[in-house]
Amino acid sequence: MSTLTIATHAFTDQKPGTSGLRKKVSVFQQPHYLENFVQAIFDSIDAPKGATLVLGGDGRYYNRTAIQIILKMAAANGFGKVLVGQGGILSTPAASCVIRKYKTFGGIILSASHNPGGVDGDFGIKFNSSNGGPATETVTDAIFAASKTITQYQLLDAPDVALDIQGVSQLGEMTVEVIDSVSDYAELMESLFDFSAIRELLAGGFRIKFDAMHAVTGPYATEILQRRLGASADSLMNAVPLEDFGGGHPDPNLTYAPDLVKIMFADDAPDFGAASDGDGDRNMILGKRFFVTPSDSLALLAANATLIPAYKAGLAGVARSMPTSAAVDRVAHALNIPCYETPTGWKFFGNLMDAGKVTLCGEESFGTGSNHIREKDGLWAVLFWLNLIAARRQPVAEIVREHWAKYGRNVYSRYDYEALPTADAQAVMHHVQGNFGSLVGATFGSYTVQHCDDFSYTDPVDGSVSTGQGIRVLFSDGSRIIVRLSGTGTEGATLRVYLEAYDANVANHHLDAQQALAELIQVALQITQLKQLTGREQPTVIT
Ligand code: VG1
Ligand code: CO
Repeated sequence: MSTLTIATHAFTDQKPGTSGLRKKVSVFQQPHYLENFVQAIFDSIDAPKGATLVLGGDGRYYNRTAIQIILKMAAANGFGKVLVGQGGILSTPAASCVIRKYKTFGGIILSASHNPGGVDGDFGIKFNSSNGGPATETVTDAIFAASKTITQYQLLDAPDVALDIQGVSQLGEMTVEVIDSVSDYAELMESLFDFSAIRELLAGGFRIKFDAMHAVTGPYATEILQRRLGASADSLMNAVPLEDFGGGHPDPNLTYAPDLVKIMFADDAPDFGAASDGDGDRNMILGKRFFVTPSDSLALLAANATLIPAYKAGLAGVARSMPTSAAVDRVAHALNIPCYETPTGWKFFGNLMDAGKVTLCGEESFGTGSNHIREKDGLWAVLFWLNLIAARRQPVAEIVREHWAKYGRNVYSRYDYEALPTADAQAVMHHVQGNFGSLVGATFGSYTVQHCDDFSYTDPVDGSVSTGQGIRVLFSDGSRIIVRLSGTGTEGATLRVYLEAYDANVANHHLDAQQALAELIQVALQITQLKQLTGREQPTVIT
């Protein structure tokens, strides 16, 4: 087997977004496109010769092709060993778990997460460092820089590796070990939660429904919820992963998981419902005819953490992304622990966890996790909820309402305007930024603006600064409007408007979020001039 050095030309559009490089499959299928990016990773990370890498993805279309290419490139670039998930499958949290458990140099995860898959869908790739977390901005900036000057890449001229049977084989001088995709992760979950309490809860007639959305969590949920915890066969739906996710949009929210939502809002609804996304790092939690917002879920997990074996000793601190509601801040305050506010994207939590400053983290975008790995973790959140229900023996809705009664309710909603012309989305951002001066002190109905800025973050661990992380309009009563551009889309621009109003009055806590936020939504439309500048009457998705 010989190493080929292949001449290439640079692409200008390989800038990693919020979570890696995401493009249409057809973009990745261009000659050299994937290879260039992989070589740019290898040229930027300074791996010692013989280093071990983890490799796997969410199983979407092009996953297998990409894995073969990356294996041959890793062999040609001097890696000593690659641990690959069987069939090329590793959920994002499982990849993070494997990187940490086997103390590898890092890993490459193939996923476009919640974006649709299939021939006409999206594909994605990202590098995770030895802590198991997404590469920091310093590293992703270096990868982008390398991608712009690349002239050649290395590839071993070798036959494809068999991915479907566990075991060890050689690719030139490099060892390829095909590992069980699920067992390391399942074992980690079992070490964190009280499985016997959950098993007892399920055996006692507590009914659950988990929707894997034909994405990567199918095999993980089957092993953990069914085999290890004894959930009935009808507890899982869409548990067989498909390359195109069955044509669906594997984003666990009220819009894109309609089948589960229908079941959970029916008269005979199960007691607990949940769904995860394409790569298994997101979660949606539902009770019987009740939706738990991700921001509330984070706050609740923090407030109840000591009921869980892994967090019995309490939390070092918590962190949330800037657009995530301040519900968890109130819990942190009550617990007298620090609460950090970071830019959007899990990569900003890594340093805080590595430094022991935080135990739990979360984002409003259906992402929650802890320092057990360095990615957000969908099934972990599901197990956390089941464990806390097993301990408290109360329905989901009652647990949430009690939380609101104690801490007040941070009523929350996000409006997404997808696939806008980039110029229109930018016009909205510029419009608000241009008005910062006149907004401060202005009153809109019952809301008075106290502060506006473009959020920037200084990492307290390494001092790195990230600017331009989203517009904040903060009101004197603690309510907020946030406007930012998505960094994960592949078509035009997606504008996200985040709305949050605080209400301590229990008499209002039964209100639907859209009802409770009606006035703030109008204020947001007025301040952003969104309808006028984009011509969009309605958001594409409301969560
Ligand atoms: C979105 C979410 C963000 C999340 C990111 C990756 O990013 O808003 O909170 O970290 O997706 O999640 P953006 O830039 O589109 O708003 V995943 O499950 O796609 O890896
Ligand atoms: Co995801």
